[in-house]
Amino acid sequence: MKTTTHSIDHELERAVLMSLVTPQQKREQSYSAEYSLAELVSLAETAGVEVLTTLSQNKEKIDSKWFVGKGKAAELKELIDEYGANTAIFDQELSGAQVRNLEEFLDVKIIDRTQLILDIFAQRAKTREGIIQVELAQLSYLLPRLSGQGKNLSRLGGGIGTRGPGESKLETDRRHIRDRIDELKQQLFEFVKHRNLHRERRKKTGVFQVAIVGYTNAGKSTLLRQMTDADVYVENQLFATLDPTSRMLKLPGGKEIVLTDTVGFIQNLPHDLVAAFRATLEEVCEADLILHVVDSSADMMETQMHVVKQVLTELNAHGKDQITLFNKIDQCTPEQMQMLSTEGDFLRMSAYNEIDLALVCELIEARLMGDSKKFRIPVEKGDMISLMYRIGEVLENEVEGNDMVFQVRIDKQEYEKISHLLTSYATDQSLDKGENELYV
Ligand SMILES: Nc1nc2c(ncn2[C@@H]2O[C@H](COP(=O)(O)OP(=O)(O)OP(=O)(O)O)[C@@H](O)[C@H]2O)c(=O)[nH]1
Ligand SMILES: [Mg+2]
Repeated sequence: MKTTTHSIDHELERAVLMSLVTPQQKREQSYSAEYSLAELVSLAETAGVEVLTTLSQNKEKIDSKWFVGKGKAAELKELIDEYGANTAIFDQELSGAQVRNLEEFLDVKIIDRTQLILDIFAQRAKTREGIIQVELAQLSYLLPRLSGQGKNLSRLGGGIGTRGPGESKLETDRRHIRDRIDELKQQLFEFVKHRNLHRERRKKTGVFQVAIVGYTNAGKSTLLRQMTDADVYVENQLFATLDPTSRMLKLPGGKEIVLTDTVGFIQNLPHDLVAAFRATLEEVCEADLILHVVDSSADMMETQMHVVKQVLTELNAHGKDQITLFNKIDQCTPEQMQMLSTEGDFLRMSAYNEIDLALVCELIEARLMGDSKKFRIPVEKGDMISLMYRIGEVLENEVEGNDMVFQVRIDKQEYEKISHLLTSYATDQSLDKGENELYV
């Protein structure tokens, strides 16, 4: 059975957008209601909706029946009539009962932020896995709201052959949806198995995995495309990318890595969506290094960075090695440039600047391959000399008297593994020559 939820009719939607601000939200959220509403406008436009006007309300707490206050609902109704709207879109998630009450009172289609995002994802999903993930997220969203769907229930299918004796329509719909969710989860599981196998194989070959993450529209796909000539979709719109794309990239030292572009994040990313996309996002969890691409020219740049950190935490990937790429500096104001953080590894760049792209490669290489260290080895120690070629990348080697001196790029783990071999021959002379120079 194929079940669809409330889908947006892209030709006809003419909407008034509504946001509610409570003191609790102000405390818990790092972004302002204005920003959130402005983003809702972009989301609605991305979904193909014509946005007529917006309305917001400050209220002590959410109204369980109407979501907004009764008076505000009446004001909304006036606006809807005035503009001839056929849809109201709410910036927060609504309960089933609130949808039903608002739908009855306003007599227009009611959509909430989560549904809007799910709808955009549904439009974008191209691969089999993407389509399954979106349907799973939609049904998980719908299931607890079924009782509130009122007249919309008819959209869920059912009919002859679907009803059990004495069973209500609602129960049949619930059962269908649960069955379908199980079926989708099983199908996703097969994809995950396949992906895990693939990843294990890549791990065995010792190829490093680097994941590109960031807020939607930050320039992730542009970066992948510019660095690898990958034919990925780049567009100035929200959620241009849904399915992860991986490409091999050769670093300056010759080492090959796999670079993966992922779905963009957004504030209040629906929980069902994160859950459904967990398998795809595992690429991020399994990566050796994360490149966090930031749109430095975005008004809410810091908020966007914060949201990305939150999602990474939700995915349990926040402790991973990271490089922050402050992208789009070509369109930054001097004030915006000053705002950029200088914490940790970072680069100010433009994905369209060749020199910056080379710097990104160098940064990745330095992070993955570690620092270069100097080793001084007496020429008769042939086994140690051959070890130099196994532990990392030999950048230089020359003979000095009775020693061979190697400059080797080596990562931390490898260095720790061989550290017990290193200091036994160290002399005062080696320490004089700098702390990286060690006798073996
Ligand atoms: N000026 C400027 N524009 C950029 C830069 N990098 C990316 N863009 C533009 O930013 C827009 C979004 O780029 P994408 O690469 O699609 O962004 P994304 O992060 O993959 O976005 P989603 O897939 O939607 O999450 C496009 O119009 C790009 O051309 C940059 O360094 N400078
Ligand atoms: Mg993209």
